[in-house]
Amino acid sequence: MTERQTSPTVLETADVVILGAGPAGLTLGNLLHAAGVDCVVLERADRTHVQTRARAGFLAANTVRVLDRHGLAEGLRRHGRPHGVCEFRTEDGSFRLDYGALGRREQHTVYPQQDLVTDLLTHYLDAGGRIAFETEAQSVQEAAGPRPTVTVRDAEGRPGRWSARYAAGCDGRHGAARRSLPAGTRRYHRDHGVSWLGLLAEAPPSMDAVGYAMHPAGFAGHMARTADITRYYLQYERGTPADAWPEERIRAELDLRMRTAEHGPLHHGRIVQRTVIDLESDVIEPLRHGSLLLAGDAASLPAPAAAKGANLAVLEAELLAEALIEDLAHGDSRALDRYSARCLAHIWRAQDFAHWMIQFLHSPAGPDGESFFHESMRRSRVESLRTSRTHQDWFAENYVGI
Ligand code: RFL
Repeated sequence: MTERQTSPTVLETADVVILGAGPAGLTLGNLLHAAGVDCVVLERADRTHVQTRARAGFLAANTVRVLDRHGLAEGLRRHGRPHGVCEFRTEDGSFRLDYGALGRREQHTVYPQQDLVTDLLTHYLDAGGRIAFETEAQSVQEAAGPRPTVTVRDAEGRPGRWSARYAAGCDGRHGAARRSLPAGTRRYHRDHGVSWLGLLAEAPPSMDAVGYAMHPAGFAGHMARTADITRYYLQYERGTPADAWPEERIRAELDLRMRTAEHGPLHHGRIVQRTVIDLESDVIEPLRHGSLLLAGDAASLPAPAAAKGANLAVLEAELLAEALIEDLAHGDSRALDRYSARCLAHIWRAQDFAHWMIQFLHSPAGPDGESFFHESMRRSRVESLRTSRTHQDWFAENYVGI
């Protein structure tokens, strides 16, 4: 084990200080460290928490290519499973899309995010990378100048400071990097007005497809995670606490909305995680403010309806690593100057598709004319996806693509 303890109580230095040990920060840390760049990762949580936080599971083909390119895909190559089919269940019947054979003919790899994070962390530490757990970044100061300072607090509340050439904000949507952006930074935010109850169940997958069910009672989703774990989603009234529904109610809602009477039973299993997810999107623009650069959820949050967040995080981390290496190793800052625009092109594409998915899967409740309009549009979209090969190719390209 080469994990080093760093004390935040004194001024420490690194060329790149990375805030956050999620997919973005750890991919970036691995790439920079492999290129000989002096970097450190500062992580608020402890190692166990980081390695056990269950979130994403569907990795895009490009994510696998990036991780492969840098020798970081061994675990997902060994344990991840290819996935390429969706099943849609609606009031007008059901249909399946073999999306892996449509569009660019790419598949997802199903591999739990916590396993990916564990692989990235283990690789980084084994290579001698520096990380400080239980070290919360408070702010990034003097980002407009040549050496930003990251102020931190350790688990006992002791303050410290890191001086760097660059600070990489990979600390998510509520992290210190976003809080340190200058006044006037553009933040595009959209609340889609829909919430989900996200569930992890100790149950084998019940279908060989991602299941999307549109029902008058609300949306329900089924996604495989491992041979023994399934993620379910239920559309949920905004503001309802995660523990409001007893397990019997959850089972009944899943059965109703997934139409098990028609399509066969679900494996319910014991529910081991419940999270309320308000479907929101936001984007920071630009992603660079002097020597502070954002990546992953810190840069943009695509609503999880399209499973893009972890995939964007890995893509952006690679682009940022390349740009920082060009600058620090070769004195060429042109890639850093282009970093924000390059990422934003991918981000807005992902945002557009996530927005389309939200409209496709839900329709606003209520008897007014507007909801009739949205509901009719939703049904028309479903019918178009069911019958149009062109629409199916478009869906496949955007669903797996990044
Ligand atoms: P992360 O993973 O949130 O990691 C940020 C890290 O920063 C730490 N941190 C701080 N550290 C130091 N100082 C501070 N002040 C700090 N503040 C925070 C945190 O402890 C954490 O360790 O961000 P990153 O790296 O940008 O990665 C983003 C992804 O985690 C996220 O986009 C995905 O999980 C979204 N997502 C999915 N994405 C996909 O690509 N495919 C999926 O199938 C998928 N499914 C999902 C998802 C997100 C979900 N939730 C819970 C919103 C399913 C769900 C239910």
